[in-house]
Amino acid sequence: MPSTTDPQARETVTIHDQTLERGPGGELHQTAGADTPALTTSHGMPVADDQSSLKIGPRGPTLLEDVHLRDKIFHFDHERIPERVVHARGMGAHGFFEAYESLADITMADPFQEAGRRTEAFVRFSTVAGNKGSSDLARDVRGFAVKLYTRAGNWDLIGNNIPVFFIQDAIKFPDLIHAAKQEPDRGFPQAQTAHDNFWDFISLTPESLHMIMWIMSDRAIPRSFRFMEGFGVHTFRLVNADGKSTFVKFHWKPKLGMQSVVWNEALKISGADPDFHRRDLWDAIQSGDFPEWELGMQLFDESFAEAFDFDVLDATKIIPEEVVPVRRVGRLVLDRVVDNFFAETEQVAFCTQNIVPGIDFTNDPLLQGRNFSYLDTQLKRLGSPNFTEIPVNRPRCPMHNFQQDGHMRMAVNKGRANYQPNSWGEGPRETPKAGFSSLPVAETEPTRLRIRPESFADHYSQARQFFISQTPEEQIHMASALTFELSKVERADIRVRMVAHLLNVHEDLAERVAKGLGLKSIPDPAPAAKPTRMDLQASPALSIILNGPGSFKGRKLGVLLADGADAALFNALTRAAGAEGAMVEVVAPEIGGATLDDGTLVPAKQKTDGGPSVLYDAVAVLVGADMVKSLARDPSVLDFIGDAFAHRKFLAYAPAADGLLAAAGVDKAKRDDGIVALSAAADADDFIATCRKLRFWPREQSIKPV
Ligand code: HDD
Repeated sequence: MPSTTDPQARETVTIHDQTLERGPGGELHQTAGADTPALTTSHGMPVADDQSSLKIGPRGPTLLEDVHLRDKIFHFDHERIPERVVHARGMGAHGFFEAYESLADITMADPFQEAGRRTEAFVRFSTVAGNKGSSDLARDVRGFAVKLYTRAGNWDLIGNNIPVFFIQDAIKFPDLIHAAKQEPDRGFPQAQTAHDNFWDFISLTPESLHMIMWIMSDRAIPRSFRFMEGFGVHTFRLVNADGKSTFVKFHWKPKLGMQSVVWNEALKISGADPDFHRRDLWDAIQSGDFPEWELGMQLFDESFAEAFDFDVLDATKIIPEEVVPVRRVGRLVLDRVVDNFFAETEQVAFCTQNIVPGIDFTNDPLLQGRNFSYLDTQLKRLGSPNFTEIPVNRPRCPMHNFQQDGHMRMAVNKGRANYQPNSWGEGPRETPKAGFSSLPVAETEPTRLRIRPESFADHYSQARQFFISQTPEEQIHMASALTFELSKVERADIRVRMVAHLLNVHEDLAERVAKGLGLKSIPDPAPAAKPTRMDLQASPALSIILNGPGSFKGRKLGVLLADGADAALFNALTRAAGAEGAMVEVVAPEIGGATLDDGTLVPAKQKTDGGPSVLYDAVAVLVGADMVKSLARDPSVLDFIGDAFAHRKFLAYAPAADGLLAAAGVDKAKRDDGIVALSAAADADDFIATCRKLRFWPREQSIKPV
């Protein structure tokens, strides 16, 4: 051992492939070399030793004089910033938007001026209620916030994966979020709405009933961000160079189609991989399988707005796609992960008020309130009005104004004039023609009032329309979701109040939930603000199952592999999945892998107790006959198979695994058409083709909803 009083005394040690230096206390040092830069303090001073603090003697007190220690701990102490008050948990990525056609006749907005024009983009997906460290698979709305760095400034389209909202007026937002988040006295439950406060508020806020249908549907448990739609929610305006305005509702349509998980799966994914959605987006982009969405627009004019059954300023209503078709005008591609999560995903600041010439707001009272909230919240979160200078927020087009100073100012303004008009011939000037000017809109009712319009009063017609637009399986999921959530509500009167509202939506749904809750009698329907509910036609566009992928592309096959597995079957499966554009992940009893019957060692991505079948869209079980007995004693293997069956997944198995399936409860009598025996390598293609359907839904009828 080197001397204990000479800090420079070190000996060289090699640990496998790493050569380091060991100091007197056994601590390991890495010294800068030709390829690695010198470690410095934040002020740039090179650091000689980053392993020990400055002391009086080897065992003496630490000195305040240690500037490196103080610099390091000072910075660490201030690493956290306030998390977003909502949408705290999220995942961002870079990409671009590309226009399919010129929309210059409809809007001056820069991204739409010519076919093929590309605009740089940053997107952040999120959950709403949970804190930053909560699970991705919470039953919740997903945020879908898009920043387009246009040549005329940043345009932020901050939407959700659901086209309506809980409330009609921004003044109710703090109440909604207080009620949804953890209860204030106890600090739980986290990232879920299954508690008294949320349902108390909802049962006293009938305008939320349409949104409730959406969040109690499979939309609230998406398979991944890549498989969900996005919506701008509000009615916006597009304005062309002649000042003509057209109303628009924005949609994002996933190229891969829509897909969700089932609730029991969501619960288990939350335990197995709370970062499931983050990881999915990261892995897809890193592997070159870039997620894509098409931007859709529903365009309509004043006369349509006048004639439509609902108020287009009411964010609790949709315009069905069957009524105003969605015109697909371009595509959004995410092709680059962030370099640094904090610098980009955490510091990105979306603001609804960031629009560009060619786009304008409407009087939607929810949107008007948002236009204050987003700017205000960024100041709190990022600490300075100069948050616009953070690289992820900085416009890519030239930016000049006379704003100055403030915390963390980065720009070094030059010149004497910091105001205008000025006589110095310095600084930026107005651009009356190309610049943004609000559309002159004549207000029809100039009386100042604090009031909710009567045209917002129908709370149930579209809620019913959503319910009847779902397939029977999806309707079962909705009834189960409502039953689950309300079963967590302690106060019986809140449960009854909710059933009273559901009666106004759809009797069948209300009865299923009442039965699920064990209600002894059906209550009277809640008194409706607008007593006559319209029996609107079903809108097939609202169902996920009816708009599924039609391909196994972008999805994942989990192969449970053990020693002695049939190499020909394994190779055929991986080839067929690859040809379809799907991923294959091997799960084996040991992470080192499994040896096939031809002697090939296949490394595993997951060990069986770390890779449950909930992480996969479909599964295959390929094991050698000799392994069946020991695997049948492993609960994680039995769960892998049993859960795949319960979650209505397609499951393929090699004949040798027959007994293992039976041990997991999937005996011969239960093997429906979704359970495929791979008797020859040629069956692999058929199996992958079968997986194009989302799940084997007929199983829904034979086993209890999950
Ligand atoms: Fe909001 C964040 C979406 C209503 C106030 N909102 C936020 C994010 C999304 C949405 C996706 C996360 C942005 C990001 O990734 O950084 N919000 C919506 C949608 C709404 C909506 C689609 C209704 C149509 N929001 C809404 C209202 C208010 C807010 C009515 C306030 C009156 N929202 C905020 C906020 C947040 C936010 C407090 C928190 C963090 C942030 O803004 O940047 O300002």
